[in-house]
Amino acid sequence: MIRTFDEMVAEVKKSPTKVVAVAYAHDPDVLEALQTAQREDIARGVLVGPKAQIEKAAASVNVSLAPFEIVDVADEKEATKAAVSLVREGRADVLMKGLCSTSTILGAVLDKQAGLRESKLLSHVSAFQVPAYHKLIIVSDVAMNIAPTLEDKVAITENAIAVAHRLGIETPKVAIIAAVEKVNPESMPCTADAAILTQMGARGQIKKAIIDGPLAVDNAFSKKACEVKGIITPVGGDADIAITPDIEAGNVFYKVMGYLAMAKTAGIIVGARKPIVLTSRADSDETKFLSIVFAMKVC
Ligand code: COD
Repeated sequence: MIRTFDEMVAEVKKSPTKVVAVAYAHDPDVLEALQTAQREDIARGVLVGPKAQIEKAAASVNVSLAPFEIVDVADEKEATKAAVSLVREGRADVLMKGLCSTSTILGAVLDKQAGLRESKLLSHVSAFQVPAYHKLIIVSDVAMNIAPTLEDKVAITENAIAVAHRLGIETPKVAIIAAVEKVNPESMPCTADAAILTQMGARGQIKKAIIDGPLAVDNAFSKKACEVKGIITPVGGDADIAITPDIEAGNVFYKVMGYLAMAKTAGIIVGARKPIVLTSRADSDETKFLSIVFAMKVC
């Protein structure tokens, strides 16, 4: 079982090098992250975008373009479509967002004819490493599904469980997050969804995981908090996965972990034909590199 990003990097290095297609690639941070991935023998990059601007961006951060393939496409939408096609045709294993907007890349990925959709819901899965916790924390969905229905939450949970399995966590413990532990369908409907997801786990409708909720964040990650509150839970204090009630809660969690808890962070979209690295422009090089590694591990 992978407990840290160092272990994840070590595992990925044992596998054959994979190809990342970058959409609208003239992003200095992305180029730096890819250079690190290339040096570590983790990934090979195909850079799709305006060649002159890719060269300028690379020069600005001292990245040599010699090991990269460049596909010269000037327009943002066309470059994004071309990067998606590389993945669709099996010429790349992972898609990565460069300087194109989130809506451009998600639109191209969701395109029914030319995109990367399969029958499943696509969802964003992040992973965090903090000194305060004894293993990686997987959280979903902090960036794609805005206000998931119960049905969406089932798919989000299943996608996150599949990611945990890829990290070697045989039976992940899943906390369905809310603000409280008591089911309160009228005032806090997400607590009712949490209770249903828990029951679906108990009855084997959602498989290969132990699910419990509603749990507040303190109970999900602290045994002491569970003891103090008298909560008997097979997940509390040892959660591998936290499912947030909506994008607002998830995104706040993501940003607090990165900016205030100084977590090491990675984020990808899963549920498509191949994983998609979708970091935000403000994310660090390290986050971009670890997100590439995370994508490699799950693909
Ligand atoms: N998985 C699979 N198919 C999907 C998904 C999904 N998660 N979301 C939409 N679709 C399909 C729908 O079934 C439909 O066929 C088509 O895509 C269009 O659906 P819409 O009209 O609901 O989709 P959009 O284009 O309005 O929105 C989809 C987005 C993913 C762009 C939207 O949900 C979004 O903006 N999410 C938040 C992205 C964001 O801002 N993240 C940044 C936070 S840092």
